[in-house]
Amino acid sequence: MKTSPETHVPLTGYADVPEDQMLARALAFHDRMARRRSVRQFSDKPVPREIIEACVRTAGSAPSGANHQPWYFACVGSADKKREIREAAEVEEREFYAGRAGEEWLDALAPIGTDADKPYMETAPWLICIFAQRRGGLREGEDRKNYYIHESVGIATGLLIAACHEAGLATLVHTPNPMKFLNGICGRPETEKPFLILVAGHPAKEAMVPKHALIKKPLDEIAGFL
Ligand code: IYR
Repeated sequence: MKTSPETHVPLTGYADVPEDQMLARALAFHDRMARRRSVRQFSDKPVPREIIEACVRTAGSAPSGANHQPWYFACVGSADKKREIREAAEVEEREFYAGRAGEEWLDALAPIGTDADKPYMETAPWLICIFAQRRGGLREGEDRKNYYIHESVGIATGLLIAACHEAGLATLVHTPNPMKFLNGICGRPETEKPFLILVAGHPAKEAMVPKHALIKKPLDEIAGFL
């Protein structure tokens, strides 16, 4: 590893957390994160833009290939644009549920109870449309190849979901397929690929979650220690 005062600065920001506190913090974070649910019934209660901005800043702090940060978050709060996105998404969803998905996929979704109607895309105050950039680079105006694009944007999206949850916002990952229509609605160049839509807002008072979603695989099924 090559470092020099021209290109590197000392690492800061890591307090030396005592081990018992490390465990307590890890457990407390798990306790909060494990309460997250995908929500499909939202309240129309507004969420101030500053809260979304703070969550997107957290997403933007994610690690990425060559630090090119190959993402763009189009935060849609306008009622007209949300309606456009809902309508275009529902066109795709109707085909999906009418057969394009295939039997096995529809079978997997049955316990969740989803269908082609997506009213929450208009009810929720924010639709965060996430785009992946094939090219870009770090500095504005650059046109360099980006690397590990899906990994990077996936990690950033994970941080965004965690940040929203920590702020007290409910979210839903939504992926109409195809979703090229998002480029036009969000005014993004054709070289960007829509990654997913994160619906964010307050949950509706009467919101329900599928029992199916409460089943989490135990640690020994998802991890091994070698
Ligand atoms: N995009 C559809 C279908 C869907 C697919 C998966 I995989 C899910 O986990 C949930 C839904 C929809 O939003 O209904």
